Amino acid sequence: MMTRGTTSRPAAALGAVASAAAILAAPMATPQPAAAGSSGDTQGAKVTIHRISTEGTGKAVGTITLRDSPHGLLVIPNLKGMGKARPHAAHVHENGTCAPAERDGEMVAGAAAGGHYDPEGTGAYTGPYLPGALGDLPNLYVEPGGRSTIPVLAPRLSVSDVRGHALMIHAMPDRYGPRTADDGGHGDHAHSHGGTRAYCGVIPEG
Ligand SMILES: [Cu+2]
Repeated sequence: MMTRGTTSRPAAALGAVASAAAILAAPMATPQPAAAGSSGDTQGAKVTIHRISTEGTGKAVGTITLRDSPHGLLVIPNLKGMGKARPHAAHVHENGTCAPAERDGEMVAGAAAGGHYDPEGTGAYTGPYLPGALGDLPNLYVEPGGRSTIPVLAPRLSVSDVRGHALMIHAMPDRYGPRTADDGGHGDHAHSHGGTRAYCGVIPEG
């Protein structure tokens, strides 16, 4: 008799866990409009990412899918051949091109993409969670084996904000620190913001 009372309790607890899981899973199943003031872009955008160099655009390393969520822009990488395990700076850059350009008399990979997407002209590169350039994304983590598949969230952006701009991945992590005087506008000296521009794709227009 006593066992009946005690066994029903774990069963009820399991039921509660299952329904909590169902509630948590529900918002993930259907694309939701972005909280960030857009009308929502249920299609999302798929960006083919290429290796880039001073010579131009090289071979593709995979794709990054961008999708609106109730909490902002989801950045979902599916990349391989990215070298050793480490974080890499990722930003939305102003211009929709991954081409090299000349800077101070030297060709620089990806320089035609311009600086970080910063529609309000803040000039602050403080990362995804502080006021400043909207193009500052969380670092993308390359796993051992050279794959990158872990989604990150950019809370202040939506898919419609970033269409037509470049999605840039740098060789080094972004430390979101203040720039030094010799950064030269996000060139190779801008190590606190990821250093060399290494991979890039243009985010397609709707
Ligand atoms: Cu960048």
